Parts: sequence; C-alpha cells; structure tokens
Amino acid sequence: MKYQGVIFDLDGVICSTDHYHYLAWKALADRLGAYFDEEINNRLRGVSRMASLEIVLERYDGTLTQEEKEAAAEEKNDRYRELLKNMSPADLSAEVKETLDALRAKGLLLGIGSSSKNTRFILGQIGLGDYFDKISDGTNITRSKPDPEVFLKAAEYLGLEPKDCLVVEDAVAGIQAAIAAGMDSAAVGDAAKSDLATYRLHSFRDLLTCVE
Ligand code: B16
Ligand code: MG
Repeated sequence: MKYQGVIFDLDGVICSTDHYHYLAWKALADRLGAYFDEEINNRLRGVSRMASLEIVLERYDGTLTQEEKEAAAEEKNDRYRELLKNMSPADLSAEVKETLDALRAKGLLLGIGSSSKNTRFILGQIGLGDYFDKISDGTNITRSKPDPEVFLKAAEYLGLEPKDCLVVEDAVAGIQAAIAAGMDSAAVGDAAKSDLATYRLHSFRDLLTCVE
C-alpha cells in the first residue's frame, strides 16, 4: 500500500454544505446592503470563517470594527447552524460511504482535515459522528489553508508521518496545504481543474486506485 492513512477535507469532499453557507452569508450581506452571489460564495471554499467575512465585506461600503466583525461572523454562523439541522444521513452519498468502508477494509487509517469549526456537528448530522479515526479541524488550528497546519495535525493525531498520508480536497488552497505538508493529494471538484494535485479524480471511488 502506498499510504497508511487518508485525510479528508469535509465540505465539498465528504458532503456539500455550499448552499447553506451561501444562504447564511447572503442573509448577512443583504442585511449589510452588500452585494453577494454564488460566484463570491465559490471563493469562500476552504477559507476560514473570518477570512470569508473579509471577502464578503469587499462589497460593503462601510467599515466594521473588530467587535462588529466578530458579531457579524457569529450571526452568519448561527444561521448556518440552524440550516445544518436540515442535514441527515441522506446527505451522505452511497458512493462516498462505500469508498470509505473499502479504504478502511484495506487497513488504512481515516482522518478529517477541515477548516470548519462545525466539523463534528456536520459529521453527526450525516451519521458519521464516530466514524473517523481522528479529526483535525478549525477548532485546533491557528492558521488556515493553504497553511499545512490542519493536515500536519491530522497526521500527528493519526500517529503517521506526512509522507504516509494522502489528502483528499476540493479546494485549490487545500491542495496547496497538502503540498506544503509534504503529502500527496487527490483532487475532486474545483481543485481537479488545476494540475497541482498528485491525482485528479473523476469520481470519489477512483480513490481506491490511488492508494494501491
Ligand atoms: P465554519 P472545509 C471550510 O470547510 C468550508 O469549505 C469553508 O467554506 C468555510 O468557510 C470553512 O470551512 C469554515 O467553516 O464557518 O463552519 O468554521 O472545506 O475545510 O471542510
Ligand atoms: Mg472543502
């Protein structure tokens, strides 16, 4: 086996929360009178909450104090978490679940490396609350992707060397983070359009061929 562990990004890889992020940011932007659309929302993929807010505020005419920014981020997150309550195990595709099970059956350790502070809540909603061996997320990092911190922590929690881990990502910033961590990467979605990743996946189950 080429790797001993696989570290998965959450949003855009294991499940999709894009639309809920969009609705929650849109409501905040509307309240502030700032323009916001799907294209701007796409730029928030893999980006931390506060960095996302800065992108949303690019189209805001006024200025917010640090305290107001924190309140705005909290307002967005409260709405986002309400929306996440709509998620259920039906939001986990059979292909993703079967591929995860097959990777585990090969003896690989499975971890999460996500920028989201809502990782555990989302995993619980989709029925994977106790599934992963270790979780590294927005609650245990100080620097967000493309910094490698989230993946290096995931490897450390799994007890593995970076070179023995494969990262699965949908955001270019996440692939850059994997490279900076000294890890191979497999790209899905948007990230698969760039040629930075070690592997570009057509479908999630193609992962099974990358690890052999
Ligand atoms: P939260 P990932 C990222 O998760 C999302 O892609 C990104 O859109 C979001 O801003 C970020 O998490 C922070 O999320 O506000 O829940 O802490 O793709 O790294 O799993
Ligand atoms: Mg992602």
